Amino acid sequence: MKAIRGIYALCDNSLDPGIDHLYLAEQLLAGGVTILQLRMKGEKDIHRVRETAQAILDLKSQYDFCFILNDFVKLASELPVDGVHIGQDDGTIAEARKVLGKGRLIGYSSHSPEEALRAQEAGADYVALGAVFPTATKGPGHPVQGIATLKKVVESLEVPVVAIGGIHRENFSQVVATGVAAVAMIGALTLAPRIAEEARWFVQEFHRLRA
Ligand code: TZP
Ligand code: MG
Repeated sequence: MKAIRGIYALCDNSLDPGIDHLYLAEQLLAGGVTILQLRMKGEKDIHRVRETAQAILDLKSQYDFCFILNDFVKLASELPVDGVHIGQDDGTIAEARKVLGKGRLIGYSSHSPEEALRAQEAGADYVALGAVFPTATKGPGHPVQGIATLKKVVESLEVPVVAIGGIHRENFSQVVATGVAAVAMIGALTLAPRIAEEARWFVQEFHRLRA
């Protein structure tokens, strides 16, 4: 399994519901992304989530990537996904660990340094902190952390920290400079006219900035 390092692409079509999740996954992987999260927010039909996750898992015959399922902890335990990503509305990390066992990753979405630390203490394998910048994806009321807070969290946690929220080409280098393990994006990738090429730009830029 690929480590939580580099570009963490969210396979999420909420900004453009016309895009198919599997198509998104294929484009993102073709662009060299090595961490993919399937995020089907609000999907009521669990069979659709299962089928989509399974179809993405089949891409492992072509690509080496870490595959994380958002929200659906029980379904994650039934599929050979690499881990699950949860937040404050999804039950506790301890509950998820009971369902999933030790061998798989549990990622947690945090919205403050305190919450990030609590998630690490509760056993999260990586912690996302967001939104780093204002983001249309989460709406105007979503708390914004800023670069200085992100850096503080990166320095104080032992587990990998994933930056998320409002990250795009223009602010990417500032985010990478904080020392984050990975950079998560939705809009910057899924709204790009050529998704695979855009993903490739971020993958290469991450390596260049860290070289
Ligand atoms: N969690 C915090 S901000 C965010 C999530 C899921 C949305 C990220 O989307 P974008 O389009 O990259 O700002
Ligand atoms: Mg959730």
